[in-house]
Amino acid sequence: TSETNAYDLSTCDREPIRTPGSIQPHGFALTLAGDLVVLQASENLEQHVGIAPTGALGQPLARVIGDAAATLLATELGATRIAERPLYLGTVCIHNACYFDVLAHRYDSVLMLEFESVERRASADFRNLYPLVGEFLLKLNDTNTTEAMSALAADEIRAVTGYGRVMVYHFDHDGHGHVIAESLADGYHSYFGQRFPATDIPRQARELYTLNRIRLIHDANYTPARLVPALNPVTGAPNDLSFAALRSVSPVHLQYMRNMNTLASMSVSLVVKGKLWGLISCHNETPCPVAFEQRTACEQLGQILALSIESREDANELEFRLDLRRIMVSMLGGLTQGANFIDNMSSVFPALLKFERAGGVAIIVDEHLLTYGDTPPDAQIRELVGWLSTKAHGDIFHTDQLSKVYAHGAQMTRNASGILALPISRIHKHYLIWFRPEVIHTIDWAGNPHAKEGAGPLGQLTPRTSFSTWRETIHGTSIPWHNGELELALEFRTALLGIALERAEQMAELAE
Ligand code: BLA
Repeated sequence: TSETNAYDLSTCDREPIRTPGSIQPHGFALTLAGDLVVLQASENLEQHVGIAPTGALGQPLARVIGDAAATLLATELGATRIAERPLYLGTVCIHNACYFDVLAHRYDSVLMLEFESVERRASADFRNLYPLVGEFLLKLNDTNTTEAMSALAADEIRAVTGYGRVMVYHFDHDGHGHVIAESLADGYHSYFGQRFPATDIPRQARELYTLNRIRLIHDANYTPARLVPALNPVTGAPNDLSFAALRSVSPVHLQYMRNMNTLASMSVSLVVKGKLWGLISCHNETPCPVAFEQRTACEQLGQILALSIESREDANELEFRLDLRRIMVSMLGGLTQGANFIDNMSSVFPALLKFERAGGVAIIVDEHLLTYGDTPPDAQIRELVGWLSTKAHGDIFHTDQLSKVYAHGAQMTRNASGILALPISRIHKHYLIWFRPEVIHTIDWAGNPHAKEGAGPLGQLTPRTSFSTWRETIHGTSIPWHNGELELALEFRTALLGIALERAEQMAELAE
């Protein structure tokens, strides 16, 4: 039932993903005080450097990772301003054996050092980043749709990471995701064109991903390594790992990944106008490391893609509104001529339809009702007007699913699934109503989003186990009303009222 659903989803929303208390074990972490004395260590310290975490607490950094590594890091720390985003300090060799990329960030009252185990025995090399980003920019210049730009980014990120599947995933108004571009290695099946329900990525995760633009899950089968002690000694609360690169992720999500047969995943946030527009989501069937330098490249590609999408959307929006304005201006030119308002309006009927991408339009002035194009029968329109005048209180009203809000809507879905009603008098029940026909469409979901597969151990909704295409057919909706269309409709009304006022004054003058 929808009740259990609401309960389940709110438990997803409450997963404390910023304060998991642990990290992913492909590296270790230390928190330090200003004097580089260790405050906390991850419990896997011993596996990585042979010292138990309790043995490290209260010790200077050099005692834990050796003099050479500690000196290098201390020098870098002295020369760099460390803020909440992890910065690369260098690659250190600990106990002449293992190499680690060291990331530093200062957050939640402590300095956190993260040591990511790496294969290479040298420093990270960021030099290839610039040609890569430069080439990407050049190629972007030759594309002109969001989909084409996204496809380029997907290819590029797959080349950088070596992952098997890279998808660009766009959120719609309801938060559902749509795969709009994809790059695949041999043997990986496609999710292109599929929808994923909003609940796959809960609210707090979206919030975090707007702040922290990249995350990596190295191996979905990992055993988390807890921080010791569990509470941040400075704040007395669990550490806020929002910006930590090794942050352990939600166990529910790890199950989701295993169900999807992807053991490694990386996702890069696409933030457009300050909002999470989508993600670049990367999968690999087997565990797969992506070192900091590659992640940085991916983060930059993601930022460039987001900026390009932003400017493309701005340009499209502008063009769309400009077109509407042209139609509106030409209509108003015609409306100022004749004497009778209704006659005047009927002379611009075709333009009115185009103006609001409608199938039909009706004008209601007192007892007069005039329709054009594909509209419901007059009696139904009059009934609708009665309802509107109680419901919309003289404001503009729009819906793309009338049957959902209006009891008699179901009988008029064919030509009036969508309506936009514009009151055109301040005193009387005068309306202009545009009607949009039903557009039956199908959604290919990656797995049935309505399937209940039982509660998990914590009573939460468990991730679905099948991602094979599940087709849903949507009835009773029209294409949605665009903000520009609503705003221009209001402008049109203002102009109409202006014309009416002028007309009334002229009449008064004539009468004198
Ligand atoms: C996180 N869910 C995520 C993330 C993605 C998805 C990309 C971000 C972490 C990452 O980079 O892997 C979902 N992954 C997808 C989708 C695609 C993909 C949609 O590749 C499609 C292409 N998830 C559930 C349910 C719950 C849930 C039912 O399915 C809740 C009970 C939770 N998902 C969940 C949580 C996170 C998450 C809590 C945050 C993980 C974290 O960052 O700690």
